[in-house]
Amino acid sequence: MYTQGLDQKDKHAASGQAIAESAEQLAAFQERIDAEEKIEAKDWMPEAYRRTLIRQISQHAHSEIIGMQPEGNWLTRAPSLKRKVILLAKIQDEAGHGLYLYAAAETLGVSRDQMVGDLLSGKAKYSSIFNYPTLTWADIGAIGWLVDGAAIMNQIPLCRCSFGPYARAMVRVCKEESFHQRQGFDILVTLSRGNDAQKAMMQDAFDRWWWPSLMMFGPSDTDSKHSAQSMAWKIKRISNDELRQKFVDATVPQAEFLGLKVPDEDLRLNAKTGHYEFGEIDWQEFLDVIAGNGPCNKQRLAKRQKAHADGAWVREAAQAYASKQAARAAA
Ligand code: BYC
Repeated sequence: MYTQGLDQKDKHAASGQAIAESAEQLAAFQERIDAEEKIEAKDWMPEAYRRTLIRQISQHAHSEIIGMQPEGNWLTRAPSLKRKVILLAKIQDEAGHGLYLYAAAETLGVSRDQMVGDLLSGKAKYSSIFNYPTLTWADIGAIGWLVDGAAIMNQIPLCRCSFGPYARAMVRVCKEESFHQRQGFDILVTLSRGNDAQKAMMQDAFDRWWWPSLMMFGPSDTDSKHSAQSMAWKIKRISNDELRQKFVDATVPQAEFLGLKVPDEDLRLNAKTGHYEFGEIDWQEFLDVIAGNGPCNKQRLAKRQKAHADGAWVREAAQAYASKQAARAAA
């Protein structure tokens, strides 16, 4: 556990020990939130606020890291040098997002080792979406368009999150996600102008990624156990269902532009509200995937564990170098 630089109270909080929080402290904290002040790492905060942020930011970081795998699967098979370079740059961005997010979570007193350990042991969650396979090149287009598109929808409000380090990290992440979304859409625009087999490949990818993309926003508002408190603390600004609706409203016209049929017989535009109504999400599938039983959960975790083990020598070399530099500075 990283506790250097934290005062005694923070050390207790970081170690999970109960600390007394007075009604006055809690009220003053909520006043700061209501006044739209940013909370910074060294400010007083309720222990539950700290824990909620560590949970959400670390899950977000893990999603970026695990999320490199489905696309990495296509790096060696990208259809041209140009597509390969673009995809490589996108995947490297995702690694960068993971690193900013781990750093933002570390400011709350949790160590990188602890977070990575929780991911590798299977204890920590990461986004459900990355447990689906990438079967064809069209899946790479679908991920950029739908998955990064859903991520932007969720992350733009996080730029106004009450916790400063998370909000600031999100600004750059969102700019990069916007490029990712465009690269995915561009792949699909190209396929939409292709032959019948390419169009069919694109429709097949869309059929498989549509519903899991809607699940990315989390359970419905009535089943979302953290939403009420996270909204009161202005960690979340817009509810899971509202964001999902915004995503559907923005994406259906893009699907039409691409000549795709949305795989939902219940989808229709409500002329009165101006919103698309859509069918019931298979919540059992969502629960199965987040419980570790999706199509690729085991494969994703095994690959991450192997990558971590294979990287041990890099960590050891960096440690040895840092020790040598410290010894030189002390001499
Ligand atoms: N998958 O009370 P709720 C990317 C969990 S990566 C798995 O609504 P909350 C990209 C939730 O954690 C972008 N688990 O929770 C990278 C909670 O479980 P615990 C990823 C999910 O936190 C590479 C429980 O269900 N984006 O763009 O208020 C390549 C109850 O849910 C999911 C983020 O991580 C899910 N889909 O709201 C390409 C965004 N949904 O913790 C692209 C940051 C819910 O109690 N996170 N759960 O065990 C958030 O905004 C929020 O955490 C959520 C959930 C909206 C996801």
